[in-house]
Amino acid sequence: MKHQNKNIGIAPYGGSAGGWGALKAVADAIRGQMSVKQDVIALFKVNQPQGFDCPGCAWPDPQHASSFEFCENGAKAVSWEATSKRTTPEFFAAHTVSELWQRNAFELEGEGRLTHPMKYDAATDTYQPIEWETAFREIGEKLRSYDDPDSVEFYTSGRASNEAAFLWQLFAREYGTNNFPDCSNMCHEPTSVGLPVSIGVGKGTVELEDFDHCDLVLCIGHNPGTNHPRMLGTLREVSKRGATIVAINPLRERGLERFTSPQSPIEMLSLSSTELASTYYKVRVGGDAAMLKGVMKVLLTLHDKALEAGEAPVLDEAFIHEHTEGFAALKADLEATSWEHIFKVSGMEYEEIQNIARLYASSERTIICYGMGITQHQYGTQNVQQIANLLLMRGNIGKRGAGICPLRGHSNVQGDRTVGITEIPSDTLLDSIEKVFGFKPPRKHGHGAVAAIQAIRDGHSKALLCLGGNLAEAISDPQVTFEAMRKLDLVVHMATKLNRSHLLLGKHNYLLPVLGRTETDRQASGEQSVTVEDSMSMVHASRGMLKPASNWLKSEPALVAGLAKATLPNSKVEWDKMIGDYSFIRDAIEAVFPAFKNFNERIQNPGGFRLYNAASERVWLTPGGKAQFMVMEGINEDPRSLKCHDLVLTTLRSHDQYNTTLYGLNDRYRGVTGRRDVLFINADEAEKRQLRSGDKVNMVALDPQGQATSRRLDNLTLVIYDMAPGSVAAYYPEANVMVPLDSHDTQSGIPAYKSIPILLEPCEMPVETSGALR
Ligand SMILES: Nc1nc2c(c(=O)[nH]1)N[C@H]1C(S)=C(S)[C@@H](COP(=O)(O)OP(=O)(O)OC[C@H]3O[C@@H](n4cnc5c(=O)[nH]c(N)nc54)[C@H](O)[C@@H]3O)O[C@H]1N2
Ligand SMILES: Nc1nc2c(c(=O)[nH]1)N[C@H]1C(S)=C(S)[C@@H](COP(=O)(O)OP(=O)(O)OC[C@H]3O[C@@H](n4cnc5c(=O)[nH]c(N)nc54)[C@H](O)[C@@H]3O)O[C@H]1N2
Ligand SMILES: [Mo]
Repeated sequence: MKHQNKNIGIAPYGGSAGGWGALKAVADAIRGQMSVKQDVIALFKVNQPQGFDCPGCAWPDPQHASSFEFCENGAKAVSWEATSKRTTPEFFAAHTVSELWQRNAFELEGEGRLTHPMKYDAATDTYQPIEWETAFREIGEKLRSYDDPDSVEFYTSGRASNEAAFLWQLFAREYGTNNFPDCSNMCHEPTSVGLPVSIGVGKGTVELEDFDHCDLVLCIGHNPGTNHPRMLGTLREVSKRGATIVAINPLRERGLERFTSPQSPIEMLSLSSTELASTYYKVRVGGDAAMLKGVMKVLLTLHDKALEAGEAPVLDEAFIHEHTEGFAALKADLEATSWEHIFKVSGMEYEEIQNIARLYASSERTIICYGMGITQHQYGTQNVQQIANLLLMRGNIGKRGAGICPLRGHSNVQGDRTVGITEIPSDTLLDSIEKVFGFKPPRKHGHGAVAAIQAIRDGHSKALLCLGGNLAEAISDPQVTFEAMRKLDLVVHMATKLNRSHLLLGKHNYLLPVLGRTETDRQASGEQSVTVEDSMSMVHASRGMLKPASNWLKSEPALVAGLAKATLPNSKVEWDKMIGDYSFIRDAIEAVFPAFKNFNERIQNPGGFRLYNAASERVWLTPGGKAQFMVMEGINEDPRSLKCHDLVLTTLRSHDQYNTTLYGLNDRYRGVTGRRDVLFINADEAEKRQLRSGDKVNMVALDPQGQATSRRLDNLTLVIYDMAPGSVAAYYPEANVMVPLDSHDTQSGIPAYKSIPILLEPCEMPVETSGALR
């Protein structure tokens, strides 16, 4: 990477999360990207009742917010979008695509906002401007020319609003396919697939207010200091109230330990901070199911002991009896799981597991939060279900101050699912679309993200249309994915900024610029709002107020409608009417999804409204009408990791990135400055291999038999880090070369980005003492 500063700093970070460091980072980001006048307006209105929803993350806003909720990474996301830099037709004319390919992600997006619709011209190897109408007509003609609608893939990024996503799925389904690869397939798909079976809804059950009532919060596999910074404010309140926070994560993450609130003048001035997680447990990468089964096993013992001693039961027997099924099978499974196996896979000791169980047993109201550390595994779906099991054992679902809290990624990834972006639509959804719009949507299930890439690779899919995102770089296995993309006949990207996916050219390529969420969206009836749904099922309006980056931008809904009209001349959908006034889109959403009753009216409410969540009410929408304890066979996260006797790699976000977008090269809380080519490892593992901080290593991925493969990442600099044994960590997306396309959860299809058995080279340690299985 040519942007590396060789005088890098790798030094432990001593401060708390948030605080002055956060403010300085924001100031730097803004100075670099925005004009002063705009930044004040923009930041002040983020997550305000009348403003736009922050594109940073899906953590909800307090209902009573009187001043804007300030967060470093939200501010970065906004300034990145509201930049004054532009990627113009002149820029494209001056740089061939081959030349741009040589640039890194930071440099590509750093050119600023896309301004004009562009089409690739092979003769000059450049993108050239094209009129919108011409682009629509040509794309429409192409799409009509394919015999099989299932040879087209419609990708959705979780940034898309409900309105854009609803029109997108309508267009694709009227065209004739359920091929909806979407960023949720790489993110919380195990939640969407696992929880409906367990508790009847594929979403979290808590509301923000529940954090005011809980006694215990378990944070498993997520890094809020970086990825959901506004959550730190909530955790700070939880901690100040005297409730307990326990973090379970292979890496010690500063954001889970201590936080200085930029909203608190006292903490800012006194340089003090609030302790967050009182206890921190380092689980081995991929060891969560083992840890969870261990905790449940201790719980059974505590329960028996309590009964013997005539004390209050530890399990909520009444709840289990009245509301659940499958407890006996779970119990049998836990009893059959050996402690030895649990220690091996979790990397944790009995006392640690027992401590978690004791805290849990003594808490009346527990919330479990989790993120990508749980989902992005070969057994991601089962991991999620083990969390649900643990909560159900003590009746912690559908109770004030308790519940399951998946931390969603993109600010509207949950909403996109709600309004129909799914490759596995239910009959109810399809019947409803048919009834409301009068066309027959296809019944055959479509492709998720991995399946879409496989279909493209195998020549079954010919066209890829991406509503946002950087699919090629975000998905696993760039070696396979990049080659596959180059076989496409038609590639259409709708984006705000240039990224690598746009440079992977098929035969016909279009790059179409869209309005960002911060910008004014004016249509026939005037300025429009869109809506989003946060991690806690709250739906609210978002209205941009900045001047659009160029006069040629289209809103995502308008762009989708333009494509649909050009592709489907006999469409049954009134596209113009809906684009003229987005409240008609919301009427249509309400007509298809009854949960959106009085949609337009309810978003007038500043905080919006909460979608009905059956599990929160202890109504179980499962086939048996009860919550279901789910048995996971074994605990072995990945058969390879047991055979290989070496290390398991997890891939992470740095503090200076938004997915594949790089804002900078620092990872402040982990003490890394100016570079990303690092590998985090714990001191013992390094010592065993006679390696020291700063040493260079090569990393080689192992196959299911534990044999070295050709997948490798060379020349990484070791960073000794306080983390679990048997585990190493590197940054995403650089480390995606290590993840084979077919390494994914069998149930949800999510790539196993966070459990990649590897070995280090040169590694002269004899296999039996390598210590990977401690
Ligand atoms: N600033 C910023 N905000 C973001 C994003 C961003 O890139 N930048 N991305 C957005 C999106 S789309 C998403 S999905 C979320 C992601 O938010 P997170 O879920 O926080 O994402 P990650 O950084 O991938 O990893 C989370 C944590 O999982 C831990 N972990 C890794 N492997 C394991 C494991 O095997 N077990 C356990 N228990 N933990 C493990 C890591 O140490 C890390 O602390 O954030 C959203 N918000
Ligand atoms: N190894 C590894 N791989 C991972 C992960 C991991 O933890 N480890 N995480 C996975 C996860 S959780 C996710 S969600 C994916 C996401 O990964 P990405 O696809 O990278 O995520 P995005 O942030 O959606 O995409 C960034 C692009 O979106 C475009 N964009 C930004 N704003 C807008 C907008 O308002 N409209 C439109 N149309 N475009 C816009 C810009 O052009 C920008 O280049 O990566 C996944 N890949
Ligand atoms: Mo995500």
